[in-house]
Amino acid sequence: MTRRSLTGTRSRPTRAGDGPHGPWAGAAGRLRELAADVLSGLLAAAVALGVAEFVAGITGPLGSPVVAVGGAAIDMTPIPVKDFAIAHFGSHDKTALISGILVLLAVFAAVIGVLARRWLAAGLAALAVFGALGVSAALTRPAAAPADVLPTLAGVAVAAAALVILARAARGTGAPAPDTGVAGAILDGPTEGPPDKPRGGPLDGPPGAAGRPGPAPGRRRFLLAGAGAAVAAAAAGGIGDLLLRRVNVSAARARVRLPAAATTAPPVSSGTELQISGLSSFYTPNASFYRVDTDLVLPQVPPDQWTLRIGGMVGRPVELTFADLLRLPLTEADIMLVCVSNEVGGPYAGNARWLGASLPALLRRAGITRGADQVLSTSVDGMTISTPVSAVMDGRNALLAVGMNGQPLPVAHGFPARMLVPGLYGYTSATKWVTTLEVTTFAARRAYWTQRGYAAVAPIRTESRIDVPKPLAQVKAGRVPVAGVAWAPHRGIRAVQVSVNGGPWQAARLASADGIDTWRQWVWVWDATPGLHQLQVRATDGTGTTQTTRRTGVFPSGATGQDSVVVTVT
Ligand SMILES: Nc1nc2c(c(=O)[nH]1)N[C@H]1C(S)=C(S)[C@@H](COP(=O)(O)O)O[C@H]1N2
Ligand SMILES: [Mo]
Repeated sequence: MTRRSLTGTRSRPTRAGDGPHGPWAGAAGRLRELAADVLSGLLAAAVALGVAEFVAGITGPLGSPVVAVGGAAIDMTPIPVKDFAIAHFGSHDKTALISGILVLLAVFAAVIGVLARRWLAAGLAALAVFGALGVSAALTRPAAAPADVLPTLAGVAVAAAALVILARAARGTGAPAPDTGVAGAILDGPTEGPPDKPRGGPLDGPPGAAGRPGPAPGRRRFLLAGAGAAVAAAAAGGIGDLLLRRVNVSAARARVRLPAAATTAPPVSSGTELQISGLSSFYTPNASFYRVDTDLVLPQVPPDQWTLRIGGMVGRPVELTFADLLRLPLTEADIMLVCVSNEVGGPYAGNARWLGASLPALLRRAGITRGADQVLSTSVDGMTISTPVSAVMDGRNALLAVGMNGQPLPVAHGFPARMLVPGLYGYTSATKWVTTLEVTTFAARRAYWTQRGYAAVAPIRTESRIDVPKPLAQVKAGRVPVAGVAWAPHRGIRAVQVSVNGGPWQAARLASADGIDTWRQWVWVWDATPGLHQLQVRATDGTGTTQTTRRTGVFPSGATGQDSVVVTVT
């Protein structure tokens, strides 16, 4: 058979208005042909994802190419982009990332589809590049197993077959394929006529003619192949989803019975909760507690397989099972958690009652070697978090927590066990799904976010937030409660003040304090007069330091500045 030259890709005019070539001739025909090519690419991609999902259902969710590529993207995302994503998409940043990946994938799939019918070898090569991307992403994930390359490999192999079948079916529609390349030539096989002649086959009727009703036979063959690909993709993906649902620890979590605390938290006075509508509750319910982590798929850690190892610069390495952990004397404590990515006035802060084993007691059992100044904790997801030894050991309620607001830890918040150290931003203290504690030095080891430029030691900044009225709210003139929360974990809040339109600072009323590791509600009753007004808030912490007006971004050690809202009074 003849091997057409590359330039043949440009010899398309032979086909312009070429009625004899059948159903897709003319300008509308070329458009349809393009649509068929794009559809071929999209279907091949769908088949790839469906088959990959199916195989991931067997080998585990981390091998799913979208998850692996997404995870790699998260790790490689420059800090400003990540901060933008957290600030603008919030907890939807992962949905935004996945959507972005799928859109990019769709665009490339369309290009591959267009390429494949003209030059199959190039289309297949582009597909291989995609496979290589997926495989290397899967291999470089910190928690990856070798089997995590299988979903991508299987997906790409099946997509290649789909692409060949669809490209052939599309060519069979009668539209000429100017160049199918070597692979195309081989795949054409000696028994088939040149692609630019209508082919005889079981599915082909006579060549389509103008005025003939119903889809032309070539087109029918393409539509059949396409529908087959779509069904295969959906079926494989659906079964994969079902298989993946087995990887779930919610039943094991429901069976956990938390023991009573050996050290209970002091009773909380009724004055801790101001009961103002719109004000953040003193305890943040688990279901609405903010979530920040790098995981596209939540780690599912069966408690009976979980262990904690304490090693590194210690006298006696310690290993602990979940049952061992529950037998330790547990402490109950109210501690708030804040993310360094929280903008002034932002939502990434919450307060809960935790139950956990004493972290300093565990470290004392292991015996910290002189000179060690860092506890580097590692999670099953590969996250590393470094915490100063001094903060863990100075007597604050540093916990290896198992309970949150009276429940076993929710899976999203670190089930079965996580670290908590009051007063430090989450990325330096709050390791979820924690499995190892390595006692080391700051000189020797750097943790995940520190490698990306964030501060190695990061105390939570003193902050205050206006919860009500909401920004741009309309309120009635008269007595309007202005209320919110203020925090300076492990230093405590001494005062909160409000200013209207830049006027004098007025003292807000503080709710009762529940220790120094939680936030504190505050309220100031405003005698509001009609017009547009700006309300601003600032807090003074237990050391006497007042929030600065100077605005800085969240990188590298947390935002500074004061929260304000503009409201209309009518
Ligand atoms: N394993 C793991 N632990 C983690 C993280 C993570 O990405 N992976 N993120 C940290 C960050 S940045 C914060 S702010 C807190 C958030 O805890 P939460 O999701 O329970 O609110 O978890 C910390 N612990
Ligand atoms: Mo964070």
